[in-house]
Amino acid sequence: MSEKFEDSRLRLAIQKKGRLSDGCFDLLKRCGLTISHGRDKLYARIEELAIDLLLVRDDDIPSFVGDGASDIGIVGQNVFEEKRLMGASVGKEVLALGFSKCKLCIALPKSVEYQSADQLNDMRIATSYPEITQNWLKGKGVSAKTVMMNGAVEIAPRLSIADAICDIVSTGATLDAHGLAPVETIYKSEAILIRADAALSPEKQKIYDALIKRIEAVQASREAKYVMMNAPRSALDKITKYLPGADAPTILELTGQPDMVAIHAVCRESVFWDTLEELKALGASAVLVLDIDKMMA
Ligand code: PRT
Ligand code: ZN
Repeated sequence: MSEKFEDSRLRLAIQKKGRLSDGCFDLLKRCGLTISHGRDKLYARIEELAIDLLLVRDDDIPSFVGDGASDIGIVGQNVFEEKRLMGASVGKEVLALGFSKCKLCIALPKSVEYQSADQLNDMRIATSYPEITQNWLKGKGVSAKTVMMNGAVEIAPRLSIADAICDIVSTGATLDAHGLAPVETIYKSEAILIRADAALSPEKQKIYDALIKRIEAVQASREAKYVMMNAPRSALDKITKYLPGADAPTILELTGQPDMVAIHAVCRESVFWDTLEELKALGASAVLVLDIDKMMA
């Protein structure tokens, strides 16, 4: 496989198939990057920037980056943190990417009434994340045994392998279906971009900088909205203060309506319904909120 890679091309390791891969492919697409090979191969090429993709299991990504087999990678913070606490060489976190969000929770059978972490003393906790779990327990002054399981952690209490579990929770449906309830959130995770500790060659650094710029532009545009409205000139100050994360809105005259203006603004924070209702209450009309596809400072 190695002979297919060129040293001058930046290597990016991403999950081949799973809960991170759709987010990764979507991010690359939004960055204007197209992938030359099908997803079934171990590696693929990006056309627009000199980047080779390594399509691997998520668990291998931190060590690939740490050992320099890949220059950068996208992985869940949970996996990165677990490997880091294990003492593995994992590179460093560069950017949080805002997808594949989940929580690592301690869960107990629903029948157990939970009051505080002291109750976990001497329990056996089944988990795929013993390091993060023990780290949290230590911080709480709790002494409990972790039982390592690579999957199907939620069945451990019913099999009497453990008294509690510590597992990834997204909607909570899996816990619920197994008669378990989350009692503590010990870690919050999302997909992150990681890079090797060692400096990149100047050639690769240029490609890396271009990629980061594109990712940041995509992220900036994700929450940002272009907001347009008509408003009474007298309410201008109040309205511009109310626009979330907007700097220097554009104010336009409205022909034949001297008391009214049109306001156009880029709002960098989420625009919620209550914001629109508030704007309306301040006299705004014809309020339009548009998605922004790309945004570069
Ligand atoms: O094959 P490979 O090793 O690459 O993948 P994997 O099976 O190890 O991982 P995968 O694809 O399941 O998850 C990859 C990453 O996605 C995780 O490391 C997390 O960072 C993130 N992620 C986000 C999740 C979830 N959401 C998630 N819901 N990872 C796992 N789950 C599982 C969880 O383990 C539990 O079984 O989904 C179940 C709970 O979901 P809910 O919605 O019922 O709460
Ligand atoms: Zn995995």
